[in-house]
Amino acid sequence: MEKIICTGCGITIQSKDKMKDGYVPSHIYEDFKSLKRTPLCQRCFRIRNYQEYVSNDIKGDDYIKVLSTINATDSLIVLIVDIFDFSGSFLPNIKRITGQNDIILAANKVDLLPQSVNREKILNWINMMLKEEGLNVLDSILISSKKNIYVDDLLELIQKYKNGRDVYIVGSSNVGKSKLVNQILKRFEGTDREALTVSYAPNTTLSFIGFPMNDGTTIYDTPGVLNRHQYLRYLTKKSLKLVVPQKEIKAIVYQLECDQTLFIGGLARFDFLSGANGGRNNVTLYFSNNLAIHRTKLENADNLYNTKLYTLLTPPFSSKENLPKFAMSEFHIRDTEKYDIVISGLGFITLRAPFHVKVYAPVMVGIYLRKAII
Ligand SMILES: Nc1nc2c(ncn2[C@@H]2O[C@H](COP(=O)(O)OP(=O)(O)OP(=O)(O)O)[C@@H](O)[C@H]2O)c(=O)[nH]1
Ligand SMILES: [Mg+2]
Repeated sequence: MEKIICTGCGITIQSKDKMKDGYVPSHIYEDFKSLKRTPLCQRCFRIRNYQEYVSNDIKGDDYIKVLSTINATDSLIVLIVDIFDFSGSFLPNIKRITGQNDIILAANKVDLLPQSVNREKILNWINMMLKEEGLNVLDSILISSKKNIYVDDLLELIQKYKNGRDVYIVGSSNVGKSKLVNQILKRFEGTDREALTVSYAPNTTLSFIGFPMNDGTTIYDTPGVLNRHQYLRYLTKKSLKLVVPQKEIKAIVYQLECDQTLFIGGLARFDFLSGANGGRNNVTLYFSNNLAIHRTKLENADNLYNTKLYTLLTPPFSSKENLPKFAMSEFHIRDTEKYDIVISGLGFITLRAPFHVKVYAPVMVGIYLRKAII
């Protein structure tokens, strides 16, 4: 019998096992067979109609094998990263997946950054990070799939480089691949239809889903790998809602004395040891505006963390969230430039050198210094 594929997530539709992916009740299955309706599996139906957070077993690592079949194709790869979580969303096995194929890098979710950011500076930072990762790309671009920003420019790049090849949209789970493919399809179809299921739970797309383009080639949405570096892997829905900004971030300025500490929820700690002005120093925080920031004296910081994590310092809300222990990065900068200290997946802190600070974040999280982008 011919396989019926869910048009939301790519899984094969079945009516035998409620607990397994692709399930639909048998009467709906019969309908699908006669193709009276566009097939959607029950999970996609629930996500779309009830905005449910339906997280299935995390199978992130399994997808590397599936995705690696792309390296045997002759295609153009659009690699998506989350600009807010560069290290977390950067696929560590990317070369195994892409092989010798050409790559365009699209850094998504740029709508979350304050509008005053300097795009050139972010792109320079991305290119530096790519060099560090040893990855050559044809071009890189900042986009927002959700807000439809620079999606046309990305399409132009795709047209420029594709040379009659199929296009694969790849990247970690939750970076916005399906949202992007939906935006592209809307342009081709001239409709408002959200073809693919989009959700903030991990592993929404379960298989390759191809759509024919008007030039005889195919564009594929693919399942996302869930990295060990992504908060998504550890935090519950409640915490994620606070950590992941839902809209443009607004800056919050603190005037810090030497030996003061800021806690970003219970997710990161920033020790300000000394700065340019001896006394008060402006430090600007760019984090989800739903996260509570707590200021304390450095000498009280350990005690506060040990006694108030999960109660005052939240998220995380309990040890069940299983977040890895803090690791510390120290920055002692002596020039007079303005810098961002990026805590990947969480946000960044801007301050002018000279300064001496220590930053603590879960060990899997990337902490980077870059020239300020604002
Ligand atoms: N702010 C913002 N959110 C976005 C953007 N693009 C996608 N999202 C959100 O990110 C989440 C994941 O989007 P998806 O398109 O499902 O991500 P995916 O990469 O297909 O995820 P998997 O199928 O799990 O691999 C959803 O909550 C989207 O609404 C964007 O440009 N800006
Ligand atoms: Mg998807």
